[in-house]
Amino acid sequence: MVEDRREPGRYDAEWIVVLDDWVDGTGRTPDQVLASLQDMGGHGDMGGMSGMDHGNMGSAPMAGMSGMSMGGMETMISPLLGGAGDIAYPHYLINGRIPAAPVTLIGRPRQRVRIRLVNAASDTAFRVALGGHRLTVTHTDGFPVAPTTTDALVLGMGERADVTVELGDGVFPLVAVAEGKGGQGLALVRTGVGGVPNPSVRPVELDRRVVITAALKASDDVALDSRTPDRVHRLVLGGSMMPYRWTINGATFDDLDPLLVKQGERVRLEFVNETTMFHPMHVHGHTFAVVGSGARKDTVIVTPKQTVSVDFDADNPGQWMTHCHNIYHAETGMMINFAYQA
Ligand SMILES: [Cu+2]
Repeated sequence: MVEDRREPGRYDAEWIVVLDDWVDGTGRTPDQVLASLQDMGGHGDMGGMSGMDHGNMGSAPMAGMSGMSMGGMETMISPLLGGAGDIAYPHYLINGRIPAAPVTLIGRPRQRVRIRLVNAASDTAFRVALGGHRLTVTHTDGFPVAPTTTDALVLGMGERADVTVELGDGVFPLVAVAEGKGGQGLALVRTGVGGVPNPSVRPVELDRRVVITAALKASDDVALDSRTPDRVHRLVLGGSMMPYRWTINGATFDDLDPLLVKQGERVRLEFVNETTMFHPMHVHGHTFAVVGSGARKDTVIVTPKQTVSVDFDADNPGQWMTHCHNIYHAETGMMINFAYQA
């Protein structure tokens, strides 16, 4: 384990909790799922719906795939995120296990545990809560924030958060609901005797205070100093389900010129979401500060019809990707290179 020497020992144990949506092993691969999305949009069999914006089309899940539905956006709406994904998965996992056969995390009553949450999913944001407990968020994407106590938090694809929790006595469900989709992942936290919760258990904490990590305040020692941007790049996020195609500034990756920056510049990216679904936007090679909260991150949720601006210092020369962390969106075009000029 790598320990940060500045990190005070405020917890007794650490658990890594990986959230995922899962299709492999159900008779289909992610590539086949993508092909189905593209196929749906390619045949024009929805009569006149081609090119309509995401979320403006019919609500019936299509595709006729066993155990999976796609494109039923109006059945995949989150009050927090808007359009929450393109695919209703057959399984949502915590540490590789389905809710009927969950991982058990063993602790002791009153122990302070750090839980490192990672959303490794392709198309699913998760709302996470631990039944009977409140969580204190201490870091997002590896950077400290002003500690914030909450009942639940939402992580988009690619986002990470560290939370600390003081454990109660018994058996508790750690639940990750697929935001806007209905299914969930489950792990058990056991510190004593108690019955095992039902796989579909819904802790009340899920519907109390819910934090989105972009709103967290950076802790003072990692705050980006205040500076006027030397360069602003505006990235308008667009796309459609039919054809299945996701864009930045109206074009897909192959047709986009790199965004230029110069070493030493303070760069601002403005993510302008013109679609009806959320996009977790990810920047490689740099850690940005979310304008407003100051949270230091590399992946930020941009909800529908919202603009999120992020600032970073161009201090890592090279060629770097910026993309939506919905992997189906990235794969079909919502990705751009940024490049250092000489
Ligand atoms: Cu996206």
